[in-house]
Amino acid sequence: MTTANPGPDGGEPRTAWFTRARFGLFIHWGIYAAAARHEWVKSQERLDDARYDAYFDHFDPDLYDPRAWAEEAWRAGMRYVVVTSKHHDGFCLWDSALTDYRATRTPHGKDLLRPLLDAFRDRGLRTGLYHSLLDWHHPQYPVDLHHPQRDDPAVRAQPRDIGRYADYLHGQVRELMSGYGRIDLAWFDFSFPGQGENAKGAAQWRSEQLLAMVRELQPHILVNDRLDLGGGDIITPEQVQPTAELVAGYPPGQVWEACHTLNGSWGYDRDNLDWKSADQLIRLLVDTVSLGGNLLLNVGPDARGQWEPRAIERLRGIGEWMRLHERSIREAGASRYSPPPDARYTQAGDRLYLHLFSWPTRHVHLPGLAGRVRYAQFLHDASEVRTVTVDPHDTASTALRGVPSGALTLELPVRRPD
Ligand code: FUL
Repeated sequence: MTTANPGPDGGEPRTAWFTRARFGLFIHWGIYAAAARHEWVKSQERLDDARYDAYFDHFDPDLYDPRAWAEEAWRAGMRYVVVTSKHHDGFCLWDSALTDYRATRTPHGKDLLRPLLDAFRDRGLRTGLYHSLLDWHHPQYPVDLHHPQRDDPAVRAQPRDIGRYADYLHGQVRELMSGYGRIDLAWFDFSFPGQGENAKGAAQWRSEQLLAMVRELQPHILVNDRLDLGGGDIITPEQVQPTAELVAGYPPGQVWEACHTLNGSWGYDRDNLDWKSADQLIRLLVDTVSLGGNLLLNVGPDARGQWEPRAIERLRGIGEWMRLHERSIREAGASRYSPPPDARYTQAGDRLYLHLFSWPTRHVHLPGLAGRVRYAQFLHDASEVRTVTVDPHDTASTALRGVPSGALTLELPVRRPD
């Protein structure tokens, strides 16, 4: 797959909207929200279909309000959404004609995907679909190392034909790509070649054919890197923040997106206490953009269709910060300058944004910037930050001795203003 994609008119790259947006919302939602202990619960606890069906039979998100979700996402500063049309358990959020294992057959009885896409589009966000290649419900999907029934000899002995499952997968992707309006991003998950007899790669999913169909039905679409075709429009490091060294190893111009949870679980996880703070999440966003990437941050709604207060609180915290500092994130990217310790740069055109992760006492020295900065100000209130350039040859001045030569020194208030 190519990475530097010119747009259909030969103008901006197809990825331009994506890198401009910088910040998106991931939503993991399905019947696993009723179990409320991780979206992999069926596999982790080796639940059989009869046991897992209880979640299907009781799934009725009566408080579902996708317009409220879209509003929260917008206020947090997110400009695109990626929602799970189907996760590994096989449950379908949309009204698929190819299975009964779908939202419209639960007690809720309604398509959950269409209103979500409508609501987010109306609020001005781009839309993407996460679609799992794995399927622990489909009778032809092989009993591999992730499958919930991997320890059941009778189930393992059943003949299964992955080719027939691939037909189903392609049919469902066709439904999604042709019946749900403009989809901006296809987020497939995941291929696992090289895992011995359980390996599944491009050949099993018929990835090339799948990709060709997606591109034909949605010519402008961006597709991630999990189809085992090498590369992708977007590389998707997951739950591990890339380092500058890692990013430097990506092909030139490669677009990438780090995805992170709020608390270690993608699906709603009621008893989880491992929550990142809004402050940590803001740093994650800044760090990502300073490395030239996007951040896709996840919310796992519960089985009534609510976002838990802890998620809302974090998103609002990020939104408060974004309200004043958005310019340093949106349309910004990596800088060629090296920041001082415990700080990050983001840059947009000739504006360099310095993000201080800890507050220095009085002065901060910016290597290589002496004589290169016309004016410095705080972003939150546009107040001037005074700069001092120290002449290392001026032996008469003792005030700032020891400042690295070529550095620009900023004079900061003793207390962090915001
Ligand atoms: C992984 C999945 O197995 C997780 O459940 C989650 O969807 C994450 C984004 O991708 O590979």
